[in-house]
Amino acid sequence: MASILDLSDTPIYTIKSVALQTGIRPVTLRAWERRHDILSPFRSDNRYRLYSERDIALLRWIKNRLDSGLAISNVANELHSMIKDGIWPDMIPAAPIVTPGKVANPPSEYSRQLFEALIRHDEARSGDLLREIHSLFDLPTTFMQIITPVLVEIGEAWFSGKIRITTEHFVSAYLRGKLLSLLQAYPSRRGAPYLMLGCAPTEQHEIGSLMLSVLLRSEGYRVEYLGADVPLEDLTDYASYEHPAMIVLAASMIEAAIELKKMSGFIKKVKPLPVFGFGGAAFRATTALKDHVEGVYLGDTLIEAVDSIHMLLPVNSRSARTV
Ligand code: B12
Repeated sequence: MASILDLSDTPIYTIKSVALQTGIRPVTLRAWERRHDILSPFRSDNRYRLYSERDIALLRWIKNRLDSGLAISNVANELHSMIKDGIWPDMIPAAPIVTPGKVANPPSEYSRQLFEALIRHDEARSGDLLREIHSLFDLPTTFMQIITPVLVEIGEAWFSGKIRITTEHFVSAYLRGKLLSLLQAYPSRRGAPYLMLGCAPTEQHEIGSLMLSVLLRSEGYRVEYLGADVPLEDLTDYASYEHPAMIVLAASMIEAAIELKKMSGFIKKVKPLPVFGFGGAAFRATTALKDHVEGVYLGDTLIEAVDSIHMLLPVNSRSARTV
């Protein structure tokens, strides 16, 4: 049998493509990477994971070991010691490819179709598209490559007068509703790090922090989503009873980002002191604003925010319990 080392290590495959080729779900791939140090995929400029032919072959080998009854921790140890000794596993032939009934379009095509359906106020078509998208793509791809571009396009169409304000309100209300249902579909876990997420005072743009809440719940965190325009004094008073490990607030508008300067005065009254994280479009547009807010800037994108939160508050799924 040929060795896995003979295969190309050029990073070209997205996590979704790897999932389709190996049958291992994206969430599992990310968990193995974090917990068992299995593969360190290359990160593209926009921080997406990219895998090589060799990575895919290694994953097939791992899956084969798991199918034979071994635990993932044992397989990871076995692989690490083999590679340390310069021994690469043999290639496992790929399972026969099941040809799907329909060839999937790239995320950009779904984004375009969803935009078209939404500006026609066509709920039935939008719902069908979202169901299809959910079955084909993982949450980060859906949020970053499909829903966010739809919203950016809506903003541009509204700004240039191509769509009416009513249509923009319809689209954001529709997507907000779908995201809230998705959030509620994930279990809230006791025993997992507890986060409160919402928007800075005066901030009405809540879809970014809602998507971040869904991503964090899907990764096993206990997340309470507080919505738009959260008053800091009341929030920190509530937090002093509930003891979250972290409070995360987002700001898209500069005025809202400036409001976050006041957070340092309020949060110090909360015992034990939670971590305060912040982010959002205002800090991307005016980077100097970050220096005026006392707390942890979580990154420019939702994926960076999830990664930062993992570093600050590692989640141990085994200690987490569904409520
Ligand atoms: C929907 C929408 C609204 C809705 C919001 C409804 C709701 N429930 O959320 C409503 C109607 C309320 C609204 C109001 C306004 N809006 Co508006 N709105 C939008 C629109 C179309 C989509 C916003 C959105 O959800 N984007 C999707 C998110 C995911 O994108 P994002 O914020 O860029 O997210 C990225 C990062 O910021 C980061 N991120 C996001 N959230 C978080 C959170 C954390 C913690 C971290 C770390 C990272 C992070 O991750 C993403 C990338 O991965 C945008 C267009 C656009 N370009 O976004 C305009 C837009 C933001 N709005 C705009 C304006 C001008 C307004 C109003 C002033 C209009 C008015 N005259 O009343 C008000 C202001 C209200 C307020 N004070 O907050 C402008 C802002 C321009 C600017 N920066 O000054 C935009 C860009 C439209 C435009 N093209 O001009 N809006």
